[in-house]
Amino acid sequence: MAASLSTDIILPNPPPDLLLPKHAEFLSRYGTSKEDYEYCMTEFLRMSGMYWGLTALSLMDKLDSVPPSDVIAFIQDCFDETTGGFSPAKDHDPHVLYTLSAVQIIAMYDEFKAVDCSKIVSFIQSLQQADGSFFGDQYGEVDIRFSFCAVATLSLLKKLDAINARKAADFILSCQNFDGGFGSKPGSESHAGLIYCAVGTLSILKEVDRINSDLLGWWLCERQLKSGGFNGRPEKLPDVCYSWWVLASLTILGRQDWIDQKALIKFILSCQDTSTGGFADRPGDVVDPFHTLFGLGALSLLGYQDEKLLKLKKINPVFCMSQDIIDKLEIEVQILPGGGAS
Ligand code: GRG
Repeated sequence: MAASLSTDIILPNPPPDLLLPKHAEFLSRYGTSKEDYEYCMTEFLRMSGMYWGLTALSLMDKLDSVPPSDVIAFIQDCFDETTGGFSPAKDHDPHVLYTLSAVQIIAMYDEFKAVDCSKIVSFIQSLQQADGSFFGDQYGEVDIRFSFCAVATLSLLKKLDAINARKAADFILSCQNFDGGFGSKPGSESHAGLIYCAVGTLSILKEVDRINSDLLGWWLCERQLKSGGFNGRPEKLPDVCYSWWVLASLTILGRQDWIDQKALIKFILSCQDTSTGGFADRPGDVVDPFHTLFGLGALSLLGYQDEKLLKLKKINPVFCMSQDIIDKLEIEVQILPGGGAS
C-alpha cells in the first residue's frame, strides 16, 4: 500500500488577532541573554539575524528599542578591511549574503560613513563572473541568491554601474525553467525563495518585463494550499516564510490578487505564538526572528491592520525593508502594473 503523504495542515479556528506589541517585545528581548542555546547556535548567520529582527522592529516603528551604537559597533566589527565584505559575526569569513544584510542595516540607520563603502563596491565587483553570475565569496559557489545580494547591495550604495548589469540579468534569465519558475542556477529545480531572488534582481535592474510573468504567476499561485499558506515547491508543507517569498514576487509581477488573500492572512495570524510573541513556520512550532519578519512583511504587503496602538509600516517588496527608507534613498524598482487573471 502506498504511504500517504501529508502536505498541508489544519488551522486553529478562529486565528488570533495580530499581536504587534508582543512581537516587538519578543524581538527587542531576542539575543539579550547571550547564553541562550538558540542564540549561540545561530552565530554563523548573526548578521542576517540582526537584519531580520531590526527590519521587523522598524516595520512596527520600534527601532529605538535597540541601542544604535551597539548595532553599528557590531557592523564595524564584522567588516573585513582586506576584501571589503562582511562576515556574519567577528572572526567568521566574509560573504555576499552578510554583506547585503550589513548594508541593509547601514541604510536603516543612515550610517553609510560607518565603513569604507568603496571597499564594499570593490568586493561585489570582484565576485561577478564572465557569464554575469556571482560567486558568494572567494570559494566560488554560484547561486541566484548571490546575484540578488550583489545587485541589491550595489543599488543601496547607488553603485549599480560598478558591474555588468545586462549580463547579471542575462544570467538570471538563464535560470528560468519550462514551468516558469527559477532555480539556483541553470537547470536547477524551481523554488519560491529563488524565484524571489530572480524577480527581485530583475526588478532592481528594471528588466522584469523580460520574463514570462503569466507562466511564473501561475506557478506561484499554485503554491497556495487549502490551509491558505504557501509552500516553496510542490508536495511540501506550508511555511509562513513563503508568504513573503511568493507574495513579494507576485506583487512585483503585478499579480497579488491572483491568490486568496483572506485565507493567507488567516494562515499567517495562526503562526503567532500568543504567549511569547513571534511567528513560527507553522502554528504551534517554535518562533524565531526569521519567520517573524516574513510573517509581518507579508501582512504589510497585504495592507493588513488590526491594531490600535501599533501599526505596520509599508514594506518594499524587493528589498524587504520599510518603504520610507527606500524612498529616502530615492531608489526606484520596477513593479509591473496590476491586472486580473488571464
Ligand atoms: C533581503 C529578504 C532578503 C533576502 C536575501 C538569501 C536571500 C536573499 C533569499 C533566500 C531565498 C530562499 C529562501 C531560498 C530558498 C533556498 C532553498 C532551495 C531552500 C530549500 O529549503 P528546504 O528544502 O525547504 O528546507 P522546503 O520548504 O522546500 O522544504
